[in-house]
Amino acid sequence: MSESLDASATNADATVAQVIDTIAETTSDVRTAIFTERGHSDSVNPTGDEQLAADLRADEIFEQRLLAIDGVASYASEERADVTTSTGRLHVALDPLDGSSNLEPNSGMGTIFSVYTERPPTSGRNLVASGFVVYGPVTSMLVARDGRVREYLLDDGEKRLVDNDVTLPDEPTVFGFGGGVESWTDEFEPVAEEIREELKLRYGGAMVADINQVLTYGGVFAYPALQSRPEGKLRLQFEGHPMAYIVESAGGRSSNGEGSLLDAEPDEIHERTPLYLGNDELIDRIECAVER
Ligand code: P6P
Repeated sequence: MSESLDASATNADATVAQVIDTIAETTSDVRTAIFTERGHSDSVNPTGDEQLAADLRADEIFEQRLLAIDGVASYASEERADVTTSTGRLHVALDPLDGSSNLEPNSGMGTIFSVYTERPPTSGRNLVASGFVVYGPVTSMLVARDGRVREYLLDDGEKRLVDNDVTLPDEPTVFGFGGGVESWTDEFEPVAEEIREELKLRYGGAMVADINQVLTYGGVFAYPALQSRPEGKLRLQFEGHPMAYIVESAGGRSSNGEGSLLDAEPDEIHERTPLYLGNDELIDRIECAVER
C-alpha cells in the first residue's frame, strides 16, 4: 500500500535530521583525520584539485556513515567521479573537506553538505536542507532547513544550539573575492574595485570560513567568472547550491551572474559556476555589471 503523504513527509524529516546529526557526530573524526593524515595523496579529484590524505579519509568516513542511514538513497562527493547509490529516498552531496589546501598553514577548513529529493546532477530547487561545518578554533555547524538557518557549536559529540535564527546583517561590512585582480573580467573588475573601497577584506582560501564571515558581518563573497575560466572555479552541486540555500534562507541573495544559483541545474555533478553570495544590494550591483 503506498505511504500516505503525511507519513512520507515525516519519514523525510526524520532522514534529514539523521543526516544532520550524523554529520555533526562525524566532525570529531574529521578533526582527527586532519591531525593524523598530514600527507599528500598521489591522486586528483574529478575537477583536478590535488587530493590530500585527509580529503580521502574524510570522504571515506562520511560515505560509510551517511549511506548507513536507511532513508539515504545516494552519496555524491566532490572527491568522487560517480554517485554511490543505496535504497532510501533522499540524496546527499558533500564537499567532505573544503579548503584542504589550508591544512598546512593551519587555517580554516570545513565540510559542506546538501540534501536533495532527486539524485545529482539536479537543480537547487530540489534541496530540502543544506549546511556547512567550520573546523576553526571551535567546530561550528550552520544548517538551513524550512527557510531558517541555525548555528550549533560541536564538541566531542555534543551539539549546542547557539543561534536559532541566523540572519544576514542589513549593513554590509566584509568582502572576499577569489581569482585575483589580474584574472577578473572587464565586467567584474570595476564593481569589485568599488566594493573593495567600501568594505573590509576577508578572504582566507576556504569558502566555508569566508561565507561564515559574510553571514556574521554582512557583505559579499564571490568567486567570479575569470578571463581564463568563464565558468569560474567553484562547483555548482557541492558548493554553489548548498551555500545559496543557506545565504538565501538567512535573508541574503545568490547569483551565478544571471539569477539565483538555486535555479541552475548542472549537466554533470562536477560542473563549475561563477558564484556571488551576500547582501541583496551588493549582488544586484554585481549582476548589473556582469550579466551576459
Ligand atoms: P583559490 C577551496 O579549494 C575552494 O574550493 C573554496 O573553498 C575556496 O573559496 C576556493 O577554492 C579558493 O580558491 O583559487 O583562492 O585557492
